[in-house]
Amino acid sequence: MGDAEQQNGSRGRVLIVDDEEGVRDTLASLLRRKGFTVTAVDSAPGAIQALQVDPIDVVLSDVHMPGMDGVQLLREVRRVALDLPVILISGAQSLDTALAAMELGVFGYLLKPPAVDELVGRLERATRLHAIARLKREALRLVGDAHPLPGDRAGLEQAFTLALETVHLAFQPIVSPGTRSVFAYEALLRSDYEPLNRPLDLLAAAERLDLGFHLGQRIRERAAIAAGRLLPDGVLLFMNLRPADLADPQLYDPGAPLSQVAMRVVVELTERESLDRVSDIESCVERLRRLGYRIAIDDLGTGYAGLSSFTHLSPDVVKLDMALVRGVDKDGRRAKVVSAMAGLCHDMRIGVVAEGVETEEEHQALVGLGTDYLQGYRFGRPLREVKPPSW
Ligand code: G
Ligand code: MN
Repeated sequence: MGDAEQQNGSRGRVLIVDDEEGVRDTLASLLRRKGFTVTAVDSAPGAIQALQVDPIDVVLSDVHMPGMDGVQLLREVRRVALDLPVILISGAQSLDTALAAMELGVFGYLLKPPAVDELVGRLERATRLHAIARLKREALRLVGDAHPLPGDRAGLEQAFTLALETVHLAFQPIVSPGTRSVFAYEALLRSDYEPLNRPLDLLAAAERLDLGFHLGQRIRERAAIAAGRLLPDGVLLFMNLRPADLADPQLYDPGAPLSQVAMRVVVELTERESLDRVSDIESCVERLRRLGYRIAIDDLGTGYAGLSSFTHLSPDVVKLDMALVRGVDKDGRRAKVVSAMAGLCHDMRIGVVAEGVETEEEHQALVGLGTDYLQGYRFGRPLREVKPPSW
């Protein structure tokens, strides 16, 4: 795999775009000394051309250039490469340019002359995220989308009311195979009312009835009881949060029940739904962190999010979707994606959970591939009571 190779020989492949020869040469030789593979061009059209020819991990471009400027370049790059990180360097601080660049999804914005350590750090991070984005696309090709959303229902309101009466949480252990200990439990939504007992159906019903916040609050109240009273000491609670719930002010209320135990809670945000629909997701996540929550990306490998879930969420943990885990002991392509993903996440100090581990063979294979934590029927089904895992 190209991404893995590049880590042996080079720290990453950088395309430098600057119309000033002196700046260009200085940057190029600096970055080559630091171990990057460098291509340098003097204009935005030159950059677009270079992208067709050379494999590039990150673009480092001047903002002010005759003809096409850095922001227009960013737009052009997005046309040909959706996930390619672009870092702009500007001689002058211009808020308008910075804002336009942000809106288009610029990866970084630096002032000239950039501090060497910061520049190198950003380029390394960009390179890794680019590799992750490509692995995710590969994962998606392997597993497809296994969870289509449910269709319409008659008597939805009635059904929802009945379902709400029996809403509860089920707990499934997430284990640390190295120490044979329990790292956390994931709280999963359940209802005993048959027509809506699949969590996705229940959530979809709540959404259609405009009762999404209400259901979310009910779930969080129960999760707070679990984190505060049911779990053993030192064990974390993973809890799913719908992207739409990020807009509920109650979530950020320091007096809300779950806020009291936020230090013990890891919030899972799924890749399955688009996070781009949530306005200002970064500040939502920042507020959650300030309350003490940690953040996990759920269902990794099933979303279309490209780079954006990583750049928006700066996760503490990622959870590899079970579709990627299934048969990982027999399927070399899955194994390759899992191991490369685990390696990159470790470089960024992100913990890796493999979900849906069903067999002993998958368990052993995943340990060998470098995943930190495991969850699945192999260790325990989701149960109404908090039960220890089986080894
Ligand atoms: O979207 P999320 O990853 O939170 O969903 C987890 C779901 O996967 C839960 O509904 C849970 O019951 C289910 N699950 C957990 N472990 C396993 C497993 O080992 N195999 C299968 N098929 N499903 C699992
Ligand atoms: Mn989950």
